[in-house]
Amino acid sequence: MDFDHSGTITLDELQYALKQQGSWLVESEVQALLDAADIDHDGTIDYDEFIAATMHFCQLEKEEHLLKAFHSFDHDNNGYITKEELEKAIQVIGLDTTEDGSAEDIIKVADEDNDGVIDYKEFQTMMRRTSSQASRASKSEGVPSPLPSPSRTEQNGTGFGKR
Ligand SMILES: [Ca+2]
Ligand SMILES: [Ca+2]
Ligand SMILES: [Ca+2]
Repeated sequence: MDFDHSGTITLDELQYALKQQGSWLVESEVQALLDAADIDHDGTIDYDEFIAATMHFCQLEKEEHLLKAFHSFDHDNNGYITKEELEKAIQVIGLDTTEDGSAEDIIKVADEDNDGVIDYKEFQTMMRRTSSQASRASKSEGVPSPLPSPSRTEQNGTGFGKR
């Protein structure tokens, strides 16, 4: 993003880079982004500031994707994903349930308060777990994997103590 290799990113460079990524923020928004990232207020973003800002920005994008994904599962928009809705989604995605687990398995893993449906909070937790697994396996980069492999969750400390 640092096109003149000055070691810092200026407003122009940031604006250009964002456009390259298909992000069409208006100048005032880019300025706000720069201000937010420019921790030492020298008007440019240096490497450390850039890393911090990028991570923050990715987090926001992820939240947005997550919400969109949740809504695409939640057909009747009541804020919960039921087993029926999940089954429908699995069909649409064309997921192999023998390998990735059935809707029932997925709900069992994701349903932390055991009310039989997945609310947004549970969905978030489930996706976080999935994406950290996916990034470790480093396949399907950039494509948010909509469903986890619940039977092979190796991490602990997620509230599921059973083995
Ligand atoms: Ca700075
Ligand atoms: Ca629903
Ligand atoms: Ca639940």
